[in-house]
Amino acid sequence: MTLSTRPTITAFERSPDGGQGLARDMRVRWALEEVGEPYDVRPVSFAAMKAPAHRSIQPFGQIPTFEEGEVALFESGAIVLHLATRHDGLLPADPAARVRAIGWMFAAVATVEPAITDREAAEYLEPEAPWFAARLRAAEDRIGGRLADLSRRLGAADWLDGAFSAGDLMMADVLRRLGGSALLAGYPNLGAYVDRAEARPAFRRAFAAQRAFFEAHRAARQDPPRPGSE
Ligand code: GTB
Repeated sequence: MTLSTRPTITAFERSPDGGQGLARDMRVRWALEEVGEPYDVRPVSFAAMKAPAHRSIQPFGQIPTFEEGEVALFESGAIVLHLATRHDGLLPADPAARVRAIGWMFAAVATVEPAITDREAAEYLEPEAPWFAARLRAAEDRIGGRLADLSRRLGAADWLDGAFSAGDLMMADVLRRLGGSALLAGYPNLGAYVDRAEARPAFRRAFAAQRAFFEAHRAARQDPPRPGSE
């Protein structure tokens, strides 16, 4: 028997996003496509995600994970960074530009994404709370602030810092989470940035793959998603 040498990632067995590619395996699939690395996907149910075997790789019982040989990783940003450092194409060769691109990856997950997931958490967890309207307004103000700053910085450029990098991959994927929301519509250059990212052949291949995976597992039995599953 020949053992697969391809990396294996995990994804929701049946994503609650209905195949829109909004879960965080999407950015890992996209990075794998950008660097031309074939990969396998292991579907995990909500129950399996919380079981010890999965938690030995992902302590918080979430997807995605990445396994290849001796390497077992969690955190989508760390996985994308791992791929970007091992392959050409996602980080500039110039050392100063390289660390700036890594800085944008961190900005995506540490500065922009929390504002977006905070609003989603309020919508899942507190819709009946008497303070919900104020909480939502505060969350949307915070997102608006981040988008305004990002929009100002991007200006008329195609990408955040020169050529497309892992920083753009992470940032565009984070912004995708806003979908058709009016929040993004207020910043046409950011909307065009996401469109440009989604037009990349690697993104299209990754998106098609996650959609095919979703369709293939549509009928699979699984536990319902927990409210507030990031
Ligand atoms: N910081 C971690 C990373 O970047 O890898 C966060 C991982 C994470 O939040 N994983 C989510 C998860 O496993 C899936 S992506 N949640 C299950 C749980 O916590 O029990 C978040 C997500 C979930 C659903 C949708 N959706 O339905 O649209 C979109 C995004």
